[in-house]
This record gives sequence, structure tokens and C-alpha cells, in this order.
Amino acid sequence: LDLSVSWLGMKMSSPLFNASGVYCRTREELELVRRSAAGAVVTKSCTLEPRAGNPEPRYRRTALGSINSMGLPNEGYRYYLDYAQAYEDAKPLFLSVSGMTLDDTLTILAELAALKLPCLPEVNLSCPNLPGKPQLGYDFAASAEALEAISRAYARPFGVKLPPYFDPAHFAAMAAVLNAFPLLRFVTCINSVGNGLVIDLDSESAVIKPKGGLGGLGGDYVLPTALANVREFAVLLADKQVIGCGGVKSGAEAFMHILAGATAVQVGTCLHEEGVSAFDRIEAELAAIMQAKGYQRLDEFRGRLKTL
Ligand code: RRO
Repeated sequence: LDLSVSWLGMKMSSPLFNASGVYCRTREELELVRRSAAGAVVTKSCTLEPRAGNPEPRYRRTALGSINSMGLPNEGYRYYLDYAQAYEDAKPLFLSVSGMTLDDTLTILAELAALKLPCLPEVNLSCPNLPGKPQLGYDFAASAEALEAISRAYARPFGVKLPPYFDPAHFAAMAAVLNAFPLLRFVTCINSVGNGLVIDLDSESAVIKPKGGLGGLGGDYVLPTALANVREFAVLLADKQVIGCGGVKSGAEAFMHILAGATAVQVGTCLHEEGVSAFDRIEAELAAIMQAKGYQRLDEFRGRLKTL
């Protein structure tokens, strides 16, 4: 059985890796993912300056997943560039970038390009948790402008992290924007489903502090939305790769993401709750499903979703 994935000149021994935001803020966390069964490593979204993030509590597990309003806590982009500079593993490394302004993002990417580091940027167009800042991915014209500027400033292959979309007209509109940029080689679908509200019945209270309790949903809540976004963009972005993210907690959901068209699959909420041993478990479960179905390689079922 072969669970490896080759894409963009990289080889991953497993399709699974961490979702940005989970186990990736500090060097210590990144090293746990690097030394795990994960097939790649992605850093926490970074800004020009270090950030402490939003007030706590800002993450809560629920019976069906998680809600977070972390507010982009990170060590500042130089920390992650230093990590990338010292990185020697064959396991691919992705740098998530989420400047507070487009100019900040361009500054970070220009420096990354100049250093010629062995990592690919995943530009975050979809943080839902910065008070007063809308998610860029929901503004198609602003997304096009950002991709134009990024293509000019970076001039190398890159990817973007997208918010979830909920209407075929929006899939089509965003796909038309994305298809205009040949350096854009992958999209990660999806970021958390933004601005949900989890309420605790006993205390009659929101469960996280920022934004009156509003935060991004992950876990079981978001699996069907994630699969729809993976499927629609896999069909609409013929020359790009889609990385699946959302609701993966066992081999079954990983298989579904790949069936919907995902090249590789990220794990967020489940990784946060279980730790990096989740990668061994989910990989073994995915292998068992493939064995039972008679598949030896991921490309034998990738994108082959049946419809009725
Ligand atoms: O740090 C966060 O609050 C955060 C970010 Br940047 C993101 O992209 N998605 C998310 O769920 N939380």
C-alpha cells in the first residue's frame, strides 16, 4: 500500500498534515509535527510583528467540534523564516502568511522569495477572527487585487487558504478569480466556518470571550461544507491542486476528502484534541479502508466521487 503524494516537485510520505493554527505556533510544536507521521508541516499564520492574539478564553472544544477566536497569535514572520532557514527535513514545509495589511503580506513574501527558502507559502485569505476586518476571500475584487500584487511581489508558486463558500455562484466567481493566476498552484479548502456562536445552556453564556462569543467552527460541524468546497474547486480549478481541510478525525473523512478531489488533507480540531499521534491513527485507518476497497494508491480514487 502506497499513501505517498507527489505534487509541485515535493514528495509527501502521507497525505496528512496539520491545519495551520494547530501545533505550529512555536518551534517546539512545529518539531512535534515534523517528527510525527505527518506528511508535511505548515506554520501558524504569521504577521510582520509578533502578536499575543485575542483575550482568553478563545478556543473551546464542543461535542461536535470546536470554536475559536484566537486572533492570529504568532511569533512574527522572522521567527518562522528562521525556522525555515534551519529546516533540513525532506518533509515539505509550508509557511502560512496572513499580514494585517496586503503590504505586510507582500513584505513577508518578498523576503521569503529573496531567501529562496525550501518552503511554499499558503497565503491566508480567510481569517474570521480579527475584529473589524472582513475575510478577504469573501470580496472577489479585493482577492483579485491581492493575488495580482502577490504574483508580482513573490513571482514563484504559492497557494491560498480559502474561506468556505455556500453558493454555486460564489464558487464560480472565486474560481474565475483564482484561474487568472498561474503562479497560484494550490488552494486549501476550508478555513473555519466563520462567526458561529456556541452557547452553554447551563450558564446561558457564550463559551469564548472575543467578539461577543462569535468564532470559527471546526470539526464535525464543517465536514459537509469542507467536502463541497473541495469538490467544487477541484472541478473548477483544473490546473491547480486542492488541499482538503475540515472535519477530518479518522480515515473515513480523509478518504472522503481525497474522493472529493483533495491532493492532501489537513487535520485541525482533531489534532488539537488528540495530539500528533492522530497522524499515525488516521493514516492506519485510511490504509485499512483502502485495503478493504482494493485500492493500492491514492490516485486510484482521488476525485472519483460518484454522483446520482
Ligand atoms: O488565529 C485565528 O484566530 C484564526 C485564523 Br488566523 C484563521 O485563519 N482561522 C481560524 O480559525 N482562526
